[in-house]
Amino acid sequence: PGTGLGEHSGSFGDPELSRSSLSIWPRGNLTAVVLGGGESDSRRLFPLTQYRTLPAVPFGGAYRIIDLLMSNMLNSGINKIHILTAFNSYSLNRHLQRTYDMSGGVPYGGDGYIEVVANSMSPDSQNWVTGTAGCVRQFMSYFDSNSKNRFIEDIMILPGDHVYSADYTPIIAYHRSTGADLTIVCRPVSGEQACRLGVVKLDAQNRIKTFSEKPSASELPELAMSDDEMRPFMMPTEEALRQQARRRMQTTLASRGSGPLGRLSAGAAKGGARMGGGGGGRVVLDTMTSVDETETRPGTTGYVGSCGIYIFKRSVLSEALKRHFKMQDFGRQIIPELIREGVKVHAYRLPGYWADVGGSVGDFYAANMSLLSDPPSISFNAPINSPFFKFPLTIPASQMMHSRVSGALVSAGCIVNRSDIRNSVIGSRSIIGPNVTIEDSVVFGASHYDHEKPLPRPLGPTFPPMGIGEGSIVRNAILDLNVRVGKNVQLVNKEGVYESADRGVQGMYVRDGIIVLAREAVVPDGTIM
Ligand code: ADQ
Repeated sequence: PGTGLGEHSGSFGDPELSRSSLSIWPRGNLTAVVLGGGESDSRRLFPLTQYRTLPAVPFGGAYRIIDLLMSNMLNSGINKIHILTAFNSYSLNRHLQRTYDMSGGVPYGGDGYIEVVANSMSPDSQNWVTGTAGCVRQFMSYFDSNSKNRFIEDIMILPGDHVYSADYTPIIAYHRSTGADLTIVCRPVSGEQACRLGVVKLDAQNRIKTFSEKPSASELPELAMSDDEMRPFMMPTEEALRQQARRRMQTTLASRGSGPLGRLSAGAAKGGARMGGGGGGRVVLDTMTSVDETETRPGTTGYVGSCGIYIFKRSVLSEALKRHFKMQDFGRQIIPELIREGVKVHAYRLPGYWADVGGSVGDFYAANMSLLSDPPSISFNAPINSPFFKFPLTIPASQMMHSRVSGALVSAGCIVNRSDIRNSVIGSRSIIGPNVTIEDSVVFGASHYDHEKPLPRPLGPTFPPMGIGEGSIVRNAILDLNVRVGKNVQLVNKEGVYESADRGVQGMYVRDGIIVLAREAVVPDGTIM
């Protein structure tokens, strides 16, 4: 059976906890649909996604990427979660089964559940390979046909390949207070980032006027927004909600033919100036993506990029997917079409750190490195009432013997002997040393110790034990699970290769200038790369 929601949360069979949990699931009439991985990420993130879909890839030493999203949803009181899978879903399925209570019911306030839904053809969708909208269409066909779902008012769609920590409560509140048919979670982004995202243009009420999926550089000038145009979007959420309320009051008063409209507008303007760093000051956007931190100055222009997180009114989504039954993608097809049709689409600004790690190995690496900055991009030391959930391991504390470790995240169960670890993320059960140097690297660790599952020694010059052997140097690398790096190996990208196929040793690649060892790779003694 499932182990509850990870080790921070105690036992979910506990009746006291179950009773109290009834009050923490306020989103009973909203269903979350997680896009669990399409075919394209498995190519972009190869070899990390050779055997698993991207949300199941380890992240931050102790987690899988999906754990961050699961934690965001559960901590925001979302208790109905569907995870749509299409490719390589075995590992994701297994991780979810072992980490979360998939039996549903009591632990999730009675009517809640977590379900993995595999891609399957349906009467409304006869395609096997689908895009983002295509897989949601297949899901909706099943969802709409089930009468137990008739109370659901909103469907929240979330890509499973993003890393960030967020409370969805204000986003849902904003969506409901604006009466939008669709709310798209967005962020201010640089021009370079804009070309990799859906880009929106907004009016003063943060209603989306246009949506362009991954525009080319020549299309960007059309999509730029000035500081003044950007101001309402940059307003803190609470202020935006207050303004919405004021606006509604204005409309009501205006329709009654009375009311101090001037005074109310002045109040709104004051709020706007406050967020802008004192009106004339520098506007520093609190955004940071996998690429960099974005700043704009007065007089310059910026872009608003979509995070691919959508809250739809359920009826609007169902009807749109039926009406546009040939369209397979939200960003390229459905959303621009809905805006053209006049559907009410609003933008909500997601503050803090956010990274889409599905673009490339480089993005994934950068997101891991950002955890090591001071302060870290995401702090896993979350309060006890909103923890990051993970698979509860029963392994001991890490042993550090005569070693130097600085700027590193080191998980449980590691043995580090006479070694030097700098600026690196080290996953569970990593066996390192002696005299190993690891720098600017991400080491996933191992799923078991060698002695737990001894392998017959294959014929060959060397078959190193699991981990990183004596005298080796690892720099700017990602080492997937269960790799065997022999003695005196140098993984340092000596020739400065940017991209390579398999480098002679089975499972050794270079992607975006980063050495990547595939899962179970074996690197013989003395290999230099
Ligand atoms: P992309 O991330 O490029 O842009 P895409 O990779 O097609 O969009 O898919 C988004 C997510 O859906 C990914 O996690 C992908 O794995 C998943 N997915 C795709 N097809 C799937 C399927 N059949 N089954 C399950 N999951 C599937 C999107 C938007 C942009 C937005 C960026 C933000 O289109 O507008 O700016 O996300 O990152």
